Amino acid sequence: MKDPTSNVQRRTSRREFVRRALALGVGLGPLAGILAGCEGEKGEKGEGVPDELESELAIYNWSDYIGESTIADFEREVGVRVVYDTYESNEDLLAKLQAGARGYDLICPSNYAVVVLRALDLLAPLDRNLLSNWANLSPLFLDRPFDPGNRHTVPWLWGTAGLAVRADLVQPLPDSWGVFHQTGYRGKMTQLDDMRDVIGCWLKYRGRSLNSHDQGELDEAKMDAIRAKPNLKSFVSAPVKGQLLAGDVWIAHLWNGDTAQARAAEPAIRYVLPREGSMIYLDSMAIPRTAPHPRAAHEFLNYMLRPGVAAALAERTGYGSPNQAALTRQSDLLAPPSEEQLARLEYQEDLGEATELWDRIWTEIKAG
Ligand code: N2P
Repeated sequence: MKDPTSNVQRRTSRREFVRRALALGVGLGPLAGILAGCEGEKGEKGEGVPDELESELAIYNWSDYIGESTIADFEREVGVRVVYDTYESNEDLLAKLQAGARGYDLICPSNYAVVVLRALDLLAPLDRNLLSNWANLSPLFLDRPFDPGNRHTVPWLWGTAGLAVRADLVQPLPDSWGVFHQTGYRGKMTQLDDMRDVIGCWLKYRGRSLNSHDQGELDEAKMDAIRAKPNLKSFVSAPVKGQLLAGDVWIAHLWNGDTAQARAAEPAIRYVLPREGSMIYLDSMAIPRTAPHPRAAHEFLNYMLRPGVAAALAERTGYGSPNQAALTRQSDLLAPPSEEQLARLEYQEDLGEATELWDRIWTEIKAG
């Protein structure tokens, strides 16, 4: 299988690497450390996971992305105190790490963000000897191109982006990204506050790849996004759930699991995968190289790989579990995507040098 990270390293000269890393917002200080790490001392930290369990663990995860009692149960059983912090997008996570944040033991990047983190050598290799429950994972979610051989990542949850709709207020149900161009629901619609999702959905709307590097296609996506903007209440991600429940928002560009969470409180909420297609993602847990508590991080990962714990995670969040044993145990969980669904879905890839162009377009959309 193709490894996009080695590709990044192979085709990227040292100078180009520095330029790209700076464009991504990596400061010069951390960059010096990253480059030193690239020159021989690779893995010096990750390889030495201590025998002794630390007493603390710092997790940095997406919001609304954990089982109801997972953290408290883990703390009680294992005797480790967990500090838990959340973010709303991969870009927030990358910015935080690239600004030099060093305190996190576990983070949960999406596929394309793993590629960036691996290319910058910011992740510690996993010690599989400490992950005895690994075999519970489904092969469908292992050995993906963003991390061949799963040297750095443990699959957490998968999901898709689509439309969360208040079916009691919106009839007929929309089935196209073009609904955001309709003035009839002006002020009652939102799109995700996420560069990849917004530009990506407009690329899909025109039948393009959501990983496009093409200036013309991207300009067209920008125009579509700007045309939709007067109809939107705002760009907002997971926190839109409350606005859907309150009836302030009727149609939200949202991920399937967050939609299922809202639906649990308001049964009139439906999830629609637009007919033009959409994005599918796999989020994974990873340990930053600077993690202060790598042993506790492994302990948590192995705990999460238990079928019952993984099932509770999928049940609470409404997302898909990559844990085969969890799916076998609990039949009401989201089934893995079928071939027919996969045909309409596309994984986000690292944009490489086109990242700057996308950043610029996103800034123009937000300002426009
Ligand atoms: C968290 C949803 C995260 C999904 N509420 C996007 N990777």
